[in-house]
Amino acid sequence: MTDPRVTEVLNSQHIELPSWAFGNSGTRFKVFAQAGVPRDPYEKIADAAQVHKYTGAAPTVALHIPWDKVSDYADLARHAKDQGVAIGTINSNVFQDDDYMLGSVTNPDPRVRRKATDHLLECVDVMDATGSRDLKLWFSDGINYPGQDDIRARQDRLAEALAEVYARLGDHQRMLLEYKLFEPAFYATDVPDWGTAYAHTLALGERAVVCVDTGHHAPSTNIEFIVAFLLRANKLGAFDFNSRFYADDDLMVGAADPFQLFRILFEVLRGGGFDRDPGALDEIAFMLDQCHNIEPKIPGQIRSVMNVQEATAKALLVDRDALAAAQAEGDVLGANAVFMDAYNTDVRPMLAELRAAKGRDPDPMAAYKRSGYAEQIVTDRVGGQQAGWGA
Ligand code: PSV
Ligand code: MN
Ligand code: MN
Repeated sequence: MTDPRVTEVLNSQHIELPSWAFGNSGTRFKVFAQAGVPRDPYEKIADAAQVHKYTGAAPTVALHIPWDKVSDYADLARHAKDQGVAIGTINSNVFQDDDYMLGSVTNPDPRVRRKATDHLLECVDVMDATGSRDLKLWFSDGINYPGQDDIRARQDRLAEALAEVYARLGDHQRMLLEYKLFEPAFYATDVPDWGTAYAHTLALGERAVVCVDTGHHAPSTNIEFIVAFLLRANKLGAFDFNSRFYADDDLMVGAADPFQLFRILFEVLRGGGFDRDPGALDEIAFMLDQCHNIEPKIPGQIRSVMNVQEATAKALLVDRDALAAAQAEGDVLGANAVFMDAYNTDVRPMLAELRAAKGRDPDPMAAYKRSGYAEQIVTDRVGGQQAGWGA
């Protein structure tokens, strides 16, 4: 008999989908176009709604501005509602204009900094129209060569821009500051790690929090330690889930190292991260930040949601009393065994049962495949420009 607390957390877990997962994507070498991909933000939301339909766990979709630019965001929000989902986080884009070659908010040229900050402010306008709580900031800013620019001055410029945007947020809105070790800057990135993001968000105020993108760390980094630290400091706001084998590749979460995902989610549990109210300012947003370059996109998202659910279920199965007792006794192997017992449990039957209890198909991948939606969009979506990464 499953512990009711396990059921409750799994039934209420929300995983946000990125609109850009549904468009064509690729590497700098080649974007492989797939038939039937969305031609506009409305169709991306329709595809995201399919993921929610079969998993019941993905009720929001993150937008990326201007990739998802529309003339009427309130209308887009209504469309999402009609499809059974809602618009979530607004992601800014200050990395795709020629102006940003030497940086956006840290650029030495005040004109470019102004342009970048204005874009971030415009993203808050979009949030007002869509009712979004979170603004996610990722900066590609950095330098490629020693001496190229003043590392410290760039921190000053960053702090100035962040403060201006933070001041523009409503009381119910948050800023998520994401860090990334490297790429596209190859010598020094302006927000390279959690410590930098933490320090900036601390200076800004309590509605500025850190977004941990699981793909943005050096190999062997202990991400669960970062999660534990940030949660303890009330500064963990969100995850961008994905997998990487080498550098950041936005592969499906849980694909490279499901054990790491389990360890991360155990720290979320340990830190009370599953106890927050949906929509509250202290909620941890579980988002996917992925691109499906060679696999079909909707099934790729369904699989990813299921991977997060499976890792969460395993984290919830850790016998915390037994773990605490073993830890208190200094029983190293006993404590580790409690952990591994949970990780080694096959939780798939339990999750299938929970889906069935909610009237859903126990096998979301098979149910989507049977639905014929994939064939339908190939037939329907002809002509028109495909939207998304590399479009
Ligand atoms: C670039 O690395 C990136 O993948 C960041 O993780 C952002 O969250 C995402 O793009 C969308 O801007
Ligand atoms: Mn990310
Ligand atoms: Mn990334």
